[in-house]
Amino acid sequence: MNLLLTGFEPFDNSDRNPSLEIARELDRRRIGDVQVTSRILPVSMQRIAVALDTVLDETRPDLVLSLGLAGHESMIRIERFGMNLADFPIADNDGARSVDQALIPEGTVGVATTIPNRAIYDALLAAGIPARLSNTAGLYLCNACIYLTHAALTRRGSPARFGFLHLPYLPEQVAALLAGPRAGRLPEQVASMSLETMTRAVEIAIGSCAQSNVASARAASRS
Ligand code: PCA
Repeated sequence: MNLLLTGFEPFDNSDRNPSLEIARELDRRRIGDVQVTSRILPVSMQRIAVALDTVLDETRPDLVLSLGLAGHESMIRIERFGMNLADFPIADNDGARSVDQALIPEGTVGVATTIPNRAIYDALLAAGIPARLSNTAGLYLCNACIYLTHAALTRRGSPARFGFLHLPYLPEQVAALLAGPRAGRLPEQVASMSLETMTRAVEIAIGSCAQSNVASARAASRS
């Protein structure tokens, strides 16, 4: 089973993004029956759709798991939906800020992610990693990634399941924020999670995705 794991480049004046670091760490790793291939996506409205098309054509995955940073999040956040809307709270890495813009003008309002979100949630909690199911991925590039991945898979007639995990800041990112010029504008409490714990969470999520893919393949071959 081939799994495409995507992370995002750093954005918003940070020089790190845990999603990029985890994707790189797990690239070419075999996790059970799953062969992981990682790619990094641009934090760019103009470039993300082409980047997704390219990585899907290069890797032809059976499963797609995408990762992104959700600063100020305290847990692993399992995204259930992507909306057909870009309404950016901040500019992207090209300096562009989409406002009330449909990702695909004639597209449906929203799409649901298809990896086993509940099983991932249960597995993370069982491993002692805090997680939550989320009904909105925001309206920035991570949401665009979900919506556009669905569209790109559909265009290819690919049955690959896809999903998205949002990650908290790394502890070092919070320390850098506290040491930086924006410290005074931070909330009193800002959560973070170690790279090690988040990497473990992604490995667990990959294991859950693989299990459910195998189970549905078995069910299909019985019917
Ligand atoms: N997080 C942003 C985009 C890139 C990333 O890692 C988001 O939550 O939309």
